[in-house]
Amino acid sequence: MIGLADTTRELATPRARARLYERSGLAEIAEKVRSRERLSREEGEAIFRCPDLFAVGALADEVRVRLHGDTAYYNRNMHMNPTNVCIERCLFCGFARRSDDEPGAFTLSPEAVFERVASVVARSPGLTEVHVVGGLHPKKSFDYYLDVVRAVRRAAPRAVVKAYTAEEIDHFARIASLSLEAVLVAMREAGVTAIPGGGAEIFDPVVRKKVCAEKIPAERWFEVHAEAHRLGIPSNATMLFGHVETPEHRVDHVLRVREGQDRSRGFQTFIPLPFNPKETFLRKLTNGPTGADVLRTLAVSRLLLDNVPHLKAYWVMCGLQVAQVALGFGVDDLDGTLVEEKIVHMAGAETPIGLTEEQIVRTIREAGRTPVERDSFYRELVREPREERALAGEIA
Ligand code: V47
Repeated sequence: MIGLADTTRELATPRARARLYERSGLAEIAEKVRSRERLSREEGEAIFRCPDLFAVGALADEVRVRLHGDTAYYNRNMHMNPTNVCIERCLFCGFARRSDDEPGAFTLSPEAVFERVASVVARSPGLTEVHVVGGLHPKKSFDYYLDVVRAVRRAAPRAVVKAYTAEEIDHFARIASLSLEAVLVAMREAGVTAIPGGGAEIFDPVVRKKVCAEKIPAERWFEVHAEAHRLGIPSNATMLFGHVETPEHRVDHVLRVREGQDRSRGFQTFIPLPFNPKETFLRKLTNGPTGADVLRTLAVSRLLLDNVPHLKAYWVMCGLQVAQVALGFGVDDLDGTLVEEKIVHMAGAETPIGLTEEQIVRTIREAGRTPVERDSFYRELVREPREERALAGEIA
């Protein structure tokens, strides 16, 4: 079988690559990428305009292979959304409800969170991460959100709790009248050891005002992450694209992440999230990005972000097929098994709500890459055959 990796190797002959980049107007940029020089804003914008998507992908793949070889990471994780009741109204969101009385609203007690996570752990004992994120509930205190984390810890003591976006952390600081440092220390004491990348959306203030006017500005989003990094808590950064923003806004967003990483050095992964408009206020304005646009945006991100080690194609939002092909466009991580996802499924996503490990492994193998199970900090997990069988319930 010829996989993406073979094509990369074939293109590894200097003449074949030189011809490809020359023909597509990428020769100078390719030279800079090869000599590890930082690309400029104008170059990022030029790559967006390049007519040859596959040349862009091949160049991003060079960087990916340099950083990670043929490895493609995945993890065994689940998402836990304690509530979708939220004081904010973001136009791209199909998940939030104004109050607990609205149809589709839910708010779980910490006990219910415990039950739900414990039932997933019973089915998937090898789970290594619980990603917790929800709405800004008008009546719940910071203590409620800490109790949710404690409940997750009790139900899944061996898993990492990756919890709460910068938006939520800023909200906690305001409702509890605490500094960011005090909020983060309390979260860490409750059991949080990593922070997800949500709430970034698009940093440009004009677009931000259009699609999520109530959200914290970019500066505050980075302040929250920098404080977490200072305390030794790593995090991720996302970008929601394919709504009302332009390619220039995307480049600007990625460059802000690059600058943020220069300052605080704690971002592990960048995750461009293709917008799904179906059940949202923006559905009449856009159909969301096409597969080609998703691949190009991932590739440009890999080329511009020279200081963030990992690039994730979150299969739930990209679609598994596009995420698979993205493994040849700069991506080295597909996220995980998930079990149950709500944010994008309530917005109308038609991807499955979870995958088995076999499905992810097969997806990676058929792209010609090498699947590696990772923990939340990108350490490779090697499971002993006996542990595997125990996890599968075959031995005690
Ligand atoms: O911030 C909301 C996005 C994000 C829609 O850190 C939507 O490992 C598409 O941040 N269509 C939350 N996207 C999810 C998130 C995330 C996901 C996976 C892994 C990690 C990580 C973080 O979801 C929100 C927003 O940008 N979102 N609505 C929608 N209709």
